[in-house]
Amino acid sequence: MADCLFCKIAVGSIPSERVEETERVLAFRDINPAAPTHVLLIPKEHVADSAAQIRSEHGEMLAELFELAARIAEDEHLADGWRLVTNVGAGAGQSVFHLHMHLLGGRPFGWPPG
Ligand code: DGP
Repeated sequence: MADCLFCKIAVGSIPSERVEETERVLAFRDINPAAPTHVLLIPKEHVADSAAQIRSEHGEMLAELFELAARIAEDEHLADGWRLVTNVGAGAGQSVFHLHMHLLGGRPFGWPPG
């Protein structure tokens, strides 16, 4: 999408600190980290604005995304635990409307979240 921040990060026209990528998924560090490890995982293609638009056709990309998240968690030594979060809608804190997941780790997390 022409005016989408994460589409621009995906193609490299806006720089980011890339962590890893696969055919369909890019992982890069959040500019405003909420934990010692805070990595964003996005589909390179703008397949959905948020998780509310996920359809079964996105299954393979999502499997790739989860697999990559687990690999990064291992690489970042998050054996104590890590969290994957996706915000849907402004009321839940979503500010970028390109499907993404936050991989958070390196500190304790409470439950339920605040
Ligand atoms: P959300 O609030 O769930 O839509 O998450 C969007 C995240 O994107 C937020 O934690 C901050 C991050 N972010 C916003 N702009 C940039 C940017 O230009 N570069 C990077 N690396 N992260 C960004």
